[in-house]
Amino acid sequence: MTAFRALWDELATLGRDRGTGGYLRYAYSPAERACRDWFAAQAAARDLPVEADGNGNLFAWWGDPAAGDAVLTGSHFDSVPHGGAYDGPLGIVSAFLAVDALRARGHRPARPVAVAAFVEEEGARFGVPCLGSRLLTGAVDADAAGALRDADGVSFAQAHGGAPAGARPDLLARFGTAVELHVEQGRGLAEVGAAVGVGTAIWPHGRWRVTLTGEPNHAGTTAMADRRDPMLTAAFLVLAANKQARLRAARATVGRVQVRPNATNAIPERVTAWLDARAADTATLTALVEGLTAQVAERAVRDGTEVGWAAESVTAEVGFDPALAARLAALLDGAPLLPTAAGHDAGVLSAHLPTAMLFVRNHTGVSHSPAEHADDADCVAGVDALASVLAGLT
Ligand code: HGY
Ligand code: MN
Ligand code: MN
Ligand code: MN
Repeated sequence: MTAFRALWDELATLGRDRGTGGYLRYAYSPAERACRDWFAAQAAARDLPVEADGNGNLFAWWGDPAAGDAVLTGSHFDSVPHGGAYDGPLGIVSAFLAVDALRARGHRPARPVAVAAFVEEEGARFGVPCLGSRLLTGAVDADAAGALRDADGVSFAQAHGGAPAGARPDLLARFGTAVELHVEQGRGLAEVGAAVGVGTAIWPHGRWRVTLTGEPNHAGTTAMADRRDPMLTAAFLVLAANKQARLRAARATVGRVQVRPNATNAIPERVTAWLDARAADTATLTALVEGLTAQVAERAVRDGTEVGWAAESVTAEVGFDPALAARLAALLDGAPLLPTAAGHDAGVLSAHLPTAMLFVRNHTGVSHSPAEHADDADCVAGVDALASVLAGLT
């Protein structure tokens, strides 16, 4: 059994639904806390002191945490509901194994390395993606995080067991470079036949909360012409978003739909839905959302409903440090360069320090699903690549 498979099998059972194989690791849920305990045990087994930043992020230090110019490498444990095994955890397992490999070679890093686990990267519990790294960098402040509630009304502070600490410039200042290894969420590497690739950019993307309000009424006694049904406008939103995205070679998804009251025989009063929209460039993304907003407003007039839009966590295009990406590609004997349409903590960090991503081949490209998979051989190639990169950077 490879060192990868042994470590992977330990972590992969945490938060997995035995029936479906899907993962449910909401930030601070028992399953994600079990992953944190696993992280602490792995760090302790390697004599790596663990630092918590007061926002839920963890850092296991190889070297002097106070030395500065450290290399941060890691990812996240949390998942979307019914998510896959690799999205997030692969970056953390690979980071521990890359440190093991460098130690086994007798590598003595000239600067510290920190294995990181960021909290609430998916935003699946509190709605804001990369919440942990956004808090660390100050992109989201403590008050905003403190106001967040999950679907059951539980606050971030209640879940975390303490109010968010807000930005930590003192901690961020101790890092000089960041490298996040992540399973590829797409088939780019499968198409070029490479096990590992280097990230060039993250597509601009964002989430918009759409609130549709109508008139609650009886499903049987209300004539069709007399209805003001927000579900009708919501159905239009779904179809129009799909059409706009196809027309623009972009991506649009309507999810997390909340209907109130959610009854069979009652026309709802309100439908709240989230639009996840992404495009290869900011102009296309803006045009998509503006076009859709106008179309839904027009439809709402016909349906007699009101529409509210609120932009949440819009992320501008991230272009990773080209010199660093080229350096990594060279360290990896010309590994292919590729963009991603998925958001990552690395995208948040890249606004503050030279940041790179490594991607590991996923033959189906499927992600945010139990079908997400990377072959062991490719995961081992990813660990080797991360070790080579860390050796080159330290
Ligand atoms: O949603 C995303 O883009 C990422 O997987 N968090
Ligand atoms: Mn991820
Ligand atoms: Mn994800
Ligand atoms: Mn990520």
